[in-house]
Amino acid sequence: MIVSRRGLIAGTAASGAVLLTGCDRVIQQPATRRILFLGEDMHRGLQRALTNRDALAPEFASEQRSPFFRPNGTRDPGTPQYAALRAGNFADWRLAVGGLVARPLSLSLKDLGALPQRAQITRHDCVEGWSAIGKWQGPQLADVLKAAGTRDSARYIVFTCADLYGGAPYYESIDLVDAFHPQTILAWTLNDRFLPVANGAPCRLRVERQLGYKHAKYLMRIDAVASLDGIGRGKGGYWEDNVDYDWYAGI
Ligand SMILES: Nc1nc2c(c(=O)[nH]1)N[C@H]1C(S)=C(S)[C@@H](COP(=O)(O)O)O[C@H]1N2
Ligand SMILES: [Mo]
Repeated sequence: MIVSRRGLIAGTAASGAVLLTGCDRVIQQPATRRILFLGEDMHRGLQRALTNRDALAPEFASEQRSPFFRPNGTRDPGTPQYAALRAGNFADWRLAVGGLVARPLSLSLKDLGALPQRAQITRHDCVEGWSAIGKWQGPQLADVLKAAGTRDSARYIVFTCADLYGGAPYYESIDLVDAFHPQTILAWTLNDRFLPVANGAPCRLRVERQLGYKHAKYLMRIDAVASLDGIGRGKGGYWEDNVDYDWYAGI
């Protein structure tokens, strides 16, 4: 993904030089014409890379990480169920993967760690006006969904968390473009350590092209659904339902 994207950009820069020489006489030559058309294709490719939903969020160097990754929202779900899981170091925690899937899954932390891992140093942007850079690692959500086999009727992925707001779990949802984006991972480490409780232990979503509130912490369930109707108040997330935050919070 990254390599092919770099390839596209490099190709466009090189063909840009050819385009500048584009007088008629040069264009008549079949070889040049081929390069020019190739250049146009590459230009379209670059446009896609820059504007499309599958573009990558910026990644940072180790030394750019924030010394402290500020927690926000729930810092400890504090329910009896969560307290028991925490007391056992999350050995009994399972992530349920269900809804419109061919093979429902129940994944332990060990199962998540056994899948191919992606590590990324990214900037988290909270709508309240602060940012922090941290390194996250975990399996790509795409791999988990492929293992479960999302059905053709699935349109959204819904994340249900362990913490309660007014008695109902915090929840969030994303569409399949973000669900299958390469930087969308189920993170179980932050800066090379198990996730702190304040940052969503034992596992939280990282969906790097969107604002902080989409990054559901304390994951308990993931469900593939055809529609967001009938889930919470139908707007696709706790904040969307309650304070009118946008469902698509692209950055
Ligand atoms: N389950 C759950 N997930 C959540 C929240 C929350 O309160 N509960 N807060 C959201 C908000 S607004 C932000 S900015 C980030 C904060 O992540 P952090 O605590 O690691 O900084 O988590 C998001 N995910
Ligand atoms: Mo936030």
